[in-house]
Amino acid sequence: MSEQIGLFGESNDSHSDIAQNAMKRVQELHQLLHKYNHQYYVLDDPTVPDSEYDSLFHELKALEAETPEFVTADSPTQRVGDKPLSEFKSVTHEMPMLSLDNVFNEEEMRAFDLKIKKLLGLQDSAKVEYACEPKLDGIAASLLYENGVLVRGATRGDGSRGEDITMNLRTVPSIPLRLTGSGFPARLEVRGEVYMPKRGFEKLNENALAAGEKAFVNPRNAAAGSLRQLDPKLTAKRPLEFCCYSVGIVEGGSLPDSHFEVLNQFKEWGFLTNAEMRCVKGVDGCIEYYEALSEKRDSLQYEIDGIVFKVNAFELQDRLGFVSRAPRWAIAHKFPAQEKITILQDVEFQVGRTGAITPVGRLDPVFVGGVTVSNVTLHNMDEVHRLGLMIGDSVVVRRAGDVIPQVVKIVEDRRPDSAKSVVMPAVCPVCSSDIERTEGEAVARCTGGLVCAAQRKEAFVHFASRKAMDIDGLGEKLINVLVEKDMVTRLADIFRLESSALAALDRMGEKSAEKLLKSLENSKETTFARFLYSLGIREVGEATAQNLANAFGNLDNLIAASEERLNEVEDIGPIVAAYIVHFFANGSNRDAVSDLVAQGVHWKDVEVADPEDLPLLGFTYVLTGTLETMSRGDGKEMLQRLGAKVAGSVSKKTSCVVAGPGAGSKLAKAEELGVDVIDEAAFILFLKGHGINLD
Ligand code: D41
Repeated sequence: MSEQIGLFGESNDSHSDIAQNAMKRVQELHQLLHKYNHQYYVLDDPTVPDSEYDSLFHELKALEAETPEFVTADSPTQRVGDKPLSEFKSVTHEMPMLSLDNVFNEEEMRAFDLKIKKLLGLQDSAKVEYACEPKLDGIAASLLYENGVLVRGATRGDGSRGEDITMNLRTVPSIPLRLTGSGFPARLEVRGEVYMPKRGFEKLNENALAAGEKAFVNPRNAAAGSLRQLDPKLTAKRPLEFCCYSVGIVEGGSLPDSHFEVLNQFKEWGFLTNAEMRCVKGVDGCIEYYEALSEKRDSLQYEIDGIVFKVNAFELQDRLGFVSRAPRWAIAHKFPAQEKITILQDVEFQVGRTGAITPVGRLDPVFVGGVTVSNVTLHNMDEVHRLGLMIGDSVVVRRAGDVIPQVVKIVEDRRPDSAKSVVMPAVCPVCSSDIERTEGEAVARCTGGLVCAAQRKEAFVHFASRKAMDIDGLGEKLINVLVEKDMVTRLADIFRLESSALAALDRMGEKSAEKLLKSLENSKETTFARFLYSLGIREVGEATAQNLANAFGNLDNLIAASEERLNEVEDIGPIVAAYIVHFFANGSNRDAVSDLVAQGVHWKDVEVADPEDLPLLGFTYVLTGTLETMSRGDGKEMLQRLGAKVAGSVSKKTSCVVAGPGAGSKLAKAEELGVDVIDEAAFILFLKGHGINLD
């Protein structure tokens, strides 16, 4: 017998004839079912009746039941896993998933194209080749294939870290579990959008309403909600599709050298690509494409919110690089926002976590941009005055993509005689404390601090939220009750809650009380960054909290830090530095912190690099223009490793500007201010001089 290596990586001659036949049939069934699945879901062109597919599928199931050793992860029977997860693991993207910049009109689109030509050193009249595709309104996802087999699927998350939703993505029929054809790299990451086509969305909602459940507001929310299910069986029931639009990791193999060709290659390997995708020459081609697709928008089977244009050649993409988190070689031309007219019935004043008092408009509900809008933030009284808004006015409400709805203007000649002016209350509508408005600030604030129930509620909601202390089961509703019943006043009171008191609350019971106490206990083990974030210091978001934790390592160092020292930390400017000092200067805030620690909240201090190893501490750099031997992101990271702060704009405080070809206004500003400027060659020498290895 010849030494033949089977699909399962074993030598066949150890199997009996029966097992060999079974294995052969299993392989045949895999191939047939993958093919029929692909024809049905990707090509939209089935060649066999459903009944035949079903009968082959059942045959495979039966064979696998008899010979479980032949069940592989990429078997068509294995799309839906059997166990729900308890949580999603987090995934760090080896290559960040970038975001997309937007333009909103032809003029901005032409400016984008001109800038590209400038950066590439081409003449204004040159015609760059662009790949055009609709911007699907779904959720970005990444699929990792190793030796052609899907090994991991993840959400984009914030671009650096997402969630591992492999089990859910496996249930999406247009995602190949195994690539077809040949020639794929050993490791390949395919990126694209998961979305719910309009028909499927409508059906899903019809069924939900019939079952007395809530409908989803739009297909994007439905897709996002479906991917967030911990039980893949639920995801499997949702009509999701995946369409690929870019590539991440490529190892052990190579791909063609343009976007368009790569996507065509992906199609060969079994993926769904967008049928409207085209290549055009020059910005005029882009604008024609935009207009043609705007016409077609309503007849498409899925929702789109704009068109994406990408410089087609990878060589040019590489030369263009990216700024902050978005590539310079791609742009989304968004469709104009949708606008509707409705009536402003009332204005109420809400008190936020920091005491900010926000006027909120109550509207006659209108359907705009895919959702029903009945509340709209008016931001602050300056905005109310700018709009000239009165209660009873007809207002134009706009909603674009996923942006929050806005009042754009009023329709003056529809103002009724009964219209009333909008008046800021003299005292806080919740706690009756004074309202203060600092000179030069648009926002009015309640001075009640944690005396104000509204601020207290928000402070607890923030404290318990997922990215802060992550207290499972302590949601907004429960917090409202706890605050209203005065069961919690100070943050640490949360940890003093007793089982009997909790169990006595409406809709709680002993079991949920015990569960909550358990998650409170679990939450006490946290990280320094999370703890800082949970305190709700003004302007200290997740990223800033992390930067503070990295820079100071522990609470004592942070509390002792001066404004000047804080100002040196990555992403922290004078305003935030002042808020932080102000927060810790307040005795009751410091008490709140020690009270939390006394209740058992703990974390591992962060190891801080020795200042001796941070020769650039206190220096601020700006990178501008194109760097040829490294990306700007790499340059930034190396500077940060040496302790420097890297800023996006040039000011008197800038220590040095690194300027590559194509540097424009930042370079001019540096020259004007007399700030040091070095080129890339000098920068490299400088980095090497500080012991940074560039190879
Ligand atoms: O259809 C889309 N939603 C879409 C999103 C698309 N067709 N192309 C995209 N290309 C990119 C880059 C250029 C960064 C590879 C994207 C996105 N990004 C994207 N989606 C969500 C964030 C970024």
